[in-house]
Amino acid sequence: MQVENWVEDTIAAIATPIGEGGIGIVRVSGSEAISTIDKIFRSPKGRSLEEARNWSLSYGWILSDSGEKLDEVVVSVMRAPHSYTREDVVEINCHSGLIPLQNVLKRILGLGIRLADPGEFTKRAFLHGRLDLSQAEAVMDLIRAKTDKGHRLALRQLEGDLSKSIKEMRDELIGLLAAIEAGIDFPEEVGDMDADELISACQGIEDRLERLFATADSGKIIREGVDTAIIGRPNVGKSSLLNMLLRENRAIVTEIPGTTRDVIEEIVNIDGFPFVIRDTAGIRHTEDVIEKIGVERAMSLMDGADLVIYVIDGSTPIHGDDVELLKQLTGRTAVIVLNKADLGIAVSKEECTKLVPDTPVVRISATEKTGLESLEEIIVERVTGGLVDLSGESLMVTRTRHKQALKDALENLTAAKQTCLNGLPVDLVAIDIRGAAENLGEITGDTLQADVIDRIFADFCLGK
Ligand SMILES: Nc1nc2c(ncn2[C@@H]2O[C@H](COP(=O)(O)OP(=O)(O)OP(=O)(O)O)[C@@H](O)[C@H]2O)c(=O)[nH]1
Ligand SMILES: [Mg+2]
Repeated sequence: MQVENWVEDTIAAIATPIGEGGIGIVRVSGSEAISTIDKIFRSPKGRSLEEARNWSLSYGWILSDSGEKLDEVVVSVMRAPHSYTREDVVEINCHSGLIPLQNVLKRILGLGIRLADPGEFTKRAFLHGRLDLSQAEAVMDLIRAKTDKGHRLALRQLEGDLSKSIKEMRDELIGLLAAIEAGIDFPEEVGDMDADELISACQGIEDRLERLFATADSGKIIREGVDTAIIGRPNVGKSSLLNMLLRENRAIVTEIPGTTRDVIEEIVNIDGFPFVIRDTAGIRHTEDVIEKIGVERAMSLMDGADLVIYVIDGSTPIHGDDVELLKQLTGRTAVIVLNKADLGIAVSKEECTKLVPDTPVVRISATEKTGLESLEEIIVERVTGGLVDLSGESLMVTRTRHKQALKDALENLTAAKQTCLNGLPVDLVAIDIRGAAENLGEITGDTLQADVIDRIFADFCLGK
């Protein structure tokens, strides 16, 4: 997908978050970047940016069209191809505040430079071949990483670990295709490829793909977090539990049942894994319209969650509603929490296990903060049990898009082997192998449609 002689207009955007801060950066990229900024930049000694050394900093001022000083700045000049986008790039370090940054940006846009689309700088880096698509995606994952594990995984993807492995397998497939086609084109000289040889070559790649595919669920957890819903009857201590996991008083806790009405969402880092935890309204039959909506939301959150933490007040005998709701946990990834242990024990773990077998039960006291460690341990074990190496050290796929491409490639390889086994002509095998190679190319962006690529970059933030 690299484009030769790819000429584009010059773009600009504020590359740092808007707000008060030390430095805010306006980034400009394209063939007109240096000459345009040179028109509005004045250094104390009147030095031109066109003469500035590559990768150097110049101190001075950005001037308005009437020559007024807009901001005091330090400007860096990075000439093509040694820049983020591989185009000429100028970065203007301004005072970070809404007005200086916007004034400088407006001044630049007034000179015929276009405002960049979200992700357009990285898209140019991709189109110029500096990054492949999975590396460009890693840029976004780096920015959005919620834990160290996620950050490490994104860094490795940015370095090209995933791309390298995908490219190796794709090259092997293309090699196979070439051999098949040579046999078709020159039957006398080359001859058809041996079916057994073809099958074993496909099998070898299939095995590697399978191993990578098996990491997708773990990778997704590390990148996106575990969708967790805290569910239970009113007043059992759901919000208290959220606060305990967060180690701060985020959710309102009162002795009045029905306190939480809207869903509260927070990210908690437990043992390096991000959990997106939602505290919900207590579930009960109610005539209160607002509370009813809250209860409905809680029920639907339970359906969409990767993990349900079901909280029961363990200090009073189990309620009929709990018996009903507990049964709904069957088949889900869940943990049952018996809260208020400090007030006494009226519900046994066995009672719960009888209702939902295979679901761990933990006793805690949210007010006394006891049982937190074993709860966290069980939560992590429940979510990661059965998954492959989650240390973030081994190669992993983290995006649904990549997972789908691997799945498609695997299907094509299985079909290729079957075609061989059925003794069908090798040109039919070639169709499946070509399909698999294309599927793998989608991950690196070698074989993707332009509109799909546009959609991927549209998810980026402005200025990146
Ligand atoms: N003694 C004791 N009280 C607790 C414990 N956990 C929560 N409580 C109390 O129980 C009451 C309800 O707690 P919340 O955390 O608001 O309960 P909730 O499940 O979020 O309630 P709703 O939002 O109304 O559904 C408050 O008065 C808490 O202080 C506990 O472990 N021990
Ligand atoms: Mg609550």
